[in-house]
Amino acid sequence: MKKALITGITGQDGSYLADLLLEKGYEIHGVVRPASTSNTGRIDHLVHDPEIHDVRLFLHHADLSDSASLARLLAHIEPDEIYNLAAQSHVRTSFDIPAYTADVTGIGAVRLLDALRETGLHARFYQAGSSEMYGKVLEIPQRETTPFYPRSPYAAAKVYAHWMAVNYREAYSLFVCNGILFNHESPRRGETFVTRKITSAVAAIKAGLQHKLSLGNLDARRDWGYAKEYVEAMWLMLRQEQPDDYVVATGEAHSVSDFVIAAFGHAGLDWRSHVEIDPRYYRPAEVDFLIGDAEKAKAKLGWVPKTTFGELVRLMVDADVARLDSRKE
Ligand code: NAP
Ligand code: F7E
Repeated sequence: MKKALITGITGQDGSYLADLLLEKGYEIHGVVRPASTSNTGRIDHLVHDPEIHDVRLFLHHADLSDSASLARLLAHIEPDEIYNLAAQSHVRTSFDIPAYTADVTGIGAVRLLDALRETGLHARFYQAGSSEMYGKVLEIPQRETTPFYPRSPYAAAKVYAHWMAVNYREAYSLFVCNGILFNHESPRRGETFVTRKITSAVAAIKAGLQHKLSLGNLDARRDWGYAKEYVEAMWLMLRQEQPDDYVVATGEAHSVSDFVIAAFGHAGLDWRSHVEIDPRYYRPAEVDFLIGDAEKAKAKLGWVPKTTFGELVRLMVDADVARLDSRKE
């Protein structure tokens, strides 16, 4: 049975990756930050399954800001694959806590890479890179060869982690892959990211629990895909003969206002009666337009996105409406 270590298992992607790897027969070891209250909501379906928890899924306390905890974990588990998904991942928040973001999102990746090097294990390593690294884009669409131009402390930290991952691959011959993933969303997306903020508000407005939704820049355009499909690309990268870097994207861009119109429309609501602009949600430096070219992932990994933008919006609205309905019962 293959063993995988997942940092960030309590996040959106970590939870979908855990589902996928369990389906594929892996033993999973998840890194959970010690916290005063439980933060395992997205993996509770696994934690509460007696055939899975402590049988094929094991949770360990560690933190990307603490090298010793990571080194101990690797030596103890001896994983075959490591997926580094943990990060302070919120772009707007990274402007408020830039040094913390650099420490966790940037240096955190190096701490894990270095723990791998020190233990001498031959584990394959996935580093969660981001389209935010392209920032003020130098080419449209963005591909693996497009130069980076980060526009936030988050993006700068990810660029550092990306190049350190390349460096550890070249300097120490480690099997390290960088995924450069464009925005991917789902009903498990954190509620402070714009898509989920919109769909959870639509559900609350429909239920009469909320009237207004305050947003920032409605003109920003993103290449939005479905998270459940994106974690498959991570796994496929570690199946290749040689380690490499891949863009994962849909190749289609939509504005935040397109998302708003589709989400309110799906619930039979008129968005103009509910959405207001609050400059508090503007960013000191914005990323206006991202669109990816995932041809390499298609050619080498056989990965293609399946869920369309319209389907993604609908499945997220439906999930939030169902969540509120189930609370009423
Ligand atoms: P997410 O939902 O924000 O999850 C982040 C995870 O990192 C959580 O499990 C969080 O734990 C954990 N974490 C934060 N700080 C940590 C620390 N100091 N030590 C250990 N764990 C820590 O993010 P996501 O959307 O799943 O994204 C997964 C990864 O892909 C992230 O690295 C993100 O930056 C990157 N990425 C995301 C996207 C996207 O569109 N979703 C696109 C490109 C790249 P808690 O639960 O305790 O907070
Ligand atoms: O913002 C605009 C905002 O926070 C998208 C992270 O997963 O994807 C994510 O980063 C756009 C921006 O995602 C609000 O200004 C308008 O232009 O949902 P977001 P993000 O910044 O693209 C990348 C790929 C990652 O790697 C990150 O980890 O929406 N926007 N009004 C708003 N954004 C938020 N959050 N809230 C608003 O009210």
